[in-house]
Amino acid sequence: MTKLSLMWLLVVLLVSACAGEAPATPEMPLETDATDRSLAEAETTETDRTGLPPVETRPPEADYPPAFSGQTRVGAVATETALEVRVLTDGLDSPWGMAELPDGRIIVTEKAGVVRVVKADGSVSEAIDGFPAINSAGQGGLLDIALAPDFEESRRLYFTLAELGDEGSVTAVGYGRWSEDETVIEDFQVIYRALPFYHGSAHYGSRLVFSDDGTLFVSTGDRQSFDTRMNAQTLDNGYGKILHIDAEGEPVADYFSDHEDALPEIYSYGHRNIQGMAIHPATGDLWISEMGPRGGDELNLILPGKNYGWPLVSYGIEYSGDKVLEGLTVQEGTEQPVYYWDPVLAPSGMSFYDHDLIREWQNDLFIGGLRGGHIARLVIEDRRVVAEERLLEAEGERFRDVLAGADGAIYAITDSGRLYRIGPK
Ligand SMILES: [Ca+2]
Repeated sequence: MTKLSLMWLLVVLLVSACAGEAPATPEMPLETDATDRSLAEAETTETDRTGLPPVETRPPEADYPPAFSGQTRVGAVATETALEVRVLTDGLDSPWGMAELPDGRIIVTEKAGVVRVVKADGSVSEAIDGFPAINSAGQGGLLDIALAPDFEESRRLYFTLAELGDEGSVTAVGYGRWSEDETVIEDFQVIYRALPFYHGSAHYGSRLVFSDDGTLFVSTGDRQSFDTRMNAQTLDNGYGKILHIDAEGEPVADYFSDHEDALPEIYSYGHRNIQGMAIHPATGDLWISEMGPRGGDELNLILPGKNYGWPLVSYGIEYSGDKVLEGLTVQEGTEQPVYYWDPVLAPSGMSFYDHDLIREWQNDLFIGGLRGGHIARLVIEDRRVVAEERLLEAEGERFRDVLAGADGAIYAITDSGRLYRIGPK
């Protein structure tokens, strides 16, 4: 027996031992039909908490073996609360990011370079602009949005965007002041650029998340081409990184001080394209969703100073069907994804649920899927995914961002211009 398989066995034994002691939760069906049970046991692994087969039934595209049990295709879970799904509006134009205002309205970015505000009754405001030149071609545009921690006094809003310059475009972070009459973003200024500029319109990232201490995490992408992707593995540039900056765009710490050329704002590296990022409400852990190549979408728990592998390590294959470089899924010095999807979900924006309204959702992670065409609900315990559910699969939408609202509902925007509200009946 190899060292690795011995390690797997240990993990399986440990996890199944823990699962055996765990008390029944509302997510675990207490009674299961005998036929269902034997089917479930045949198709799922020992770590499955739910006893149900995985939601994914299609054959994998890359089909690499996982590094540990429960890293992909965990058992299904089904929400027991009766849900009401409403389309608040279908009148948005390629919405990309959203945030909740203190009064409960939702403020949304549109790729073309404006923001709009949606009220609970579904009415949509006029376009609010005030941004610099943006490359809105391809995957570019006005991207994510976040309220400054002191928004109620400062009226300051933060954004990521694909800023357009003479040398191409770049993922940039900036802020401006939303005018009192709500018609314009005033004095917008870029405070950070994930350099270098590049002539391409893909893999910009990007999400913005404020930490409790008022500092800002920003995610980027590798800019997609074979010429740029190796930049994810070097520390002298902003591609394929999580960046940690303060509210004025300055580095918070120097996580790679032992590397001479490292940019001090780099928090983690080796990422392909990160369009989802959220902080766990109970543990404070930073989680991201990451677009992989074919069959290699990842959920990662982010720790500072770590290498998340891309493009040296991946569970996916090239769009051509070739291996990515050496076709490695494990390499010393790189972090394993907590979870991966093969075939892909194309995970975009995500949010943890932290509300009493739907108790069975407490601390669960909701991720919008573009290719998957649904919202993935993941139940996470001890930094592992233990159950997965697909929500709104019948809608046939590309879910770009997901927000857990202060009212206990889940909000989601789609590329087709819809804003959904998902709450109890
Ligand atoms: Ca990875």
